[in-house]
Amino acid sequence: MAASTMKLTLFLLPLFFTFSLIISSHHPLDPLTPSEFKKVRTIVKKSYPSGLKHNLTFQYIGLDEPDKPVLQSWLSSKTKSNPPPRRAFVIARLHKETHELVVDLSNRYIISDKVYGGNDGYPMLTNDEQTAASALPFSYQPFLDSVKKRELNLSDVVCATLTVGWFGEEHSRRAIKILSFYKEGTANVYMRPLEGVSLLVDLDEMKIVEYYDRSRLPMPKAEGTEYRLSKQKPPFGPPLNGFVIEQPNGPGFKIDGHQISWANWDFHLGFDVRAGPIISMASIYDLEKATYRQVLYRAFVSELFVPYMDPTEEWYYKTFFDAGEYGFGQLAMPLEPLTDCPANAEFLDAYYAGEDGTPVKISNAFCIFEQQSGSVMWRHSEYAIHGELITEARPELSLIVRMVATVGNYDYILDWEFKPSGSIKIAVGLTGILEVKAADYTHTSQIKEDAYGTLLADYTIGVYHDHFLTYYLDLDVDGEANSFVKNNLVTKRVTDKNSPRKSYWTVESETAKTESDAKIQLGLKASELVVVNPNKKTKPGNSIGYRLIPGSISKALLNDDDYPQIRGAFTNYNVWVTPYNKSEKWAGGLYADRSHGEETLATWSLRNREIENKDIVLWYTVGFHHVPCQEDFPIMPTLSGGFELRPTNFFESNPVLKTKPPSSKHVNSTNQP
Ligand SMILES: *[C@@H]1O[C@H](CO)[C@@H](O)[C@H](O)[C@H]1NC(C)=O
Ligand SMILES: *[C@@H]1O[C@H](CO)[C@@H](O)[C@H](O)[C@H]1NC(C)=O
Ligand SMILES: *[C@@H]1O[C@H](CO)[C@@H](O)[C@H](O)[C@H]1NC(C)=O
Ligand SMILES: *[C@@H]1O[C@H](CO)[C@@H](O)[C@H](O)[C@H]1NC(C)=O
Ligand SMILES: [Cu+2]
Repeated sequence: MAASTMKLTLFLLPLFFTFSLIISSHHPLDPLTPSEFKKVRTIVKKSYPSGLKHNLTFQYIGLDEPDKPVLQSWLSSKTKSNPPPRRAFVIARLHKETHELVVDLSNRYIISDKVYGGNDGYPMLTNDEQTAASALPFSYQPFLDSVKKRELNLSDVVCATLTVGWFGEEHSRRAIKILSFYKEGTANVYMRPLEGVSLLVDLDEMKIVEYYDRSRLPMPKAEGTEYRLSKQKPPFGPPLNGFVIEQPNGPGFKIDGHQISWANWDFHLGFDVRAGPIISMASIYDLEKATYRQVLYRAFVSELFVPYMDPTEEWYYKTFFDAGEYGFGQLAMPLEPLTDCPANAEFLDAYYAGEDGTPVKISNAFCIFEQQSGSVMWRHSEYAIHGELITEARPELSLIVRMVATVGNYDYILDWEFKPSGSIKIAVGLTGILEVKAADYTHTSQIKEDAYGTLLADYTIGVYHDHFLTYYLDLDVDGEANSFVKNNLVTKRVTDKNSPRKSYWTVESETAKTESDAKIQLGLKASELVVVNPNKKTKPGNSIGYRLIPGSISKALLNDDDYPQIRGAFTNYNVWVTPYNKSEKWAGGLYADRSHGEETLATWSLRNREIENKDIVLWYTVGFHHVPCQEDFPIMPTLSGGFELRPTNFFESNPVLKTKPPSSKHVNSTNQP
């Protein structure tokens, strides 16, 4: 006994040693840590003369991920000795100029520092500068006069910052609009706008440069706008039954740093101040091949375009790029156990750098949980065999990674769901509060002209708008070199006189050669869209692939020559495919704020590069046209959308055929009448 224990110890020691080495070092895709943010700050500040340091603002600090080949070769090397150097990409503002810096954190130096010379737009706004801007009106006399004129209490006025878009004008400064709202009698401030009052703040100077007070529309009432439970009066809604989630064996997933493994899945969960969650290197274990196989190299929300449909003076500019202007990660909210996520969820924190470069923590930014949805993974009842009924069924179980970003009035619930069958379901839930405008109506019969929205309550119009979420999906289906195939379902006429049928459909495959072959407006043709690995085939000879199953179809409805649509031209198609290029990440451009649409997915694709049997990136846009309705008032029940990436001839057969149903106890109801 003693001898064998000793042998074991000897054997385990070196193993343990290497293991702890890997743990203590980063995964090359790990987001920057608080100490790394501090390092970036120190290195960058040191390189500028002391007088200039005060004006330097950090608009973005994120991981500059290693080049794909470098990372791949490090991961496939057995020794794991020299991880690629840790680098940060920094966008800073100094003296009204935008600087792009690459900082080497391992060797503590600035690899490059260049001034962005283009005129496309400006970097993401920081929370800090928006907070500073929204404080300005409170010491600005014309604004105080407007509040007084309306007989409102200044202490009940709140200000919010709104990006201004671009409408063909020459501009040379970063600016933001400020609108104000009234919180008297409600926490739902967005329902009580001081319509007609707006300010423009120069963000580099941090001062008010324009002021308007144009109308005296009635302010919508506070009554009926509250959403806090403590403010509600009976009668209350239908009682909801409580549940106990029991996982007698604990959670079925493992979190090691940012690496998550569950069932047959393994992936890395990163975080970026702009994109929010980043899923990387998702691979799935193939039982038959006894190995993990690559599916998704990197995926995240690249942009979210939200144009409003009111062209009038007070509203026309509302054409937001929520990721590129406001930052999805920066607006990640701490998730509430038991309401935002189920009882069996585990939570992860996230960090980003504030405007001065110091780290800011978001507690519980992510939750991760196993979900038994009550759906059936697969089943069959066989009654054709005389004298017996065979039923085999497996319950569906999945793993969900969730983050919620609250962009001003709206809340976006971002879910990444992994299924043992190989599917990845990407979902977004829209909830929160509508952007409304005050109008002089209490009944639809009074509306004689276009109101650009729905009358929801007295003096309250919910303005029409869209939400387009564009996902970056760098699929590496069983390897890097992939092709994009449209399997078109084509109706054929039966020519064989012996067949009583006159028609049928068949599949005609078309491989996209260049980018223009892969720009797709969904809904026009019946086709299955598949990313395949043309270099690998299944035993029967089919191309190994992953299919995009789109959600409900929506298309951009603005005219192509309208300024917001020039900036948001990446929504002109639902699907695009580009060759992988590390610098092509942000569908609306790196500088989305006041962009001119010069550097977008739509302009990159004009090069019409070859995409066949190459490392390719699939871009998919989930769109919602939102015609507000009364149920969206005063707070909107979640509206969901999304899509699925589903293995298609990736496995030789059903990958969950031999999955055993989980051994869960049946818990008797204690709630019987
Ligand atoms: C920028 O820094 C200079 C020198 O430190 C200072 O005089 C100036 O007021 C600063 N500008 C702003 C906008 O803070
Ligand atoms: C202003 O505040 C006072 C004191 O709290 C309150 O009585 C009054 O109703 C408020 N007026 C408005 C318009 O909110
Ligand atoms: C990568 O993309 C950028 C931006 O579109 C472009 O300037 C650059 O030339 C591309 N690099 C390659 C190797 O194609
Ligand atoms: C559930 O109820 C049945 C019938 O009353 C009983 O036989 C069984 O032991 C109960 N199971 C549990 C887990 O309480
Ligand atoms: Cu909406």
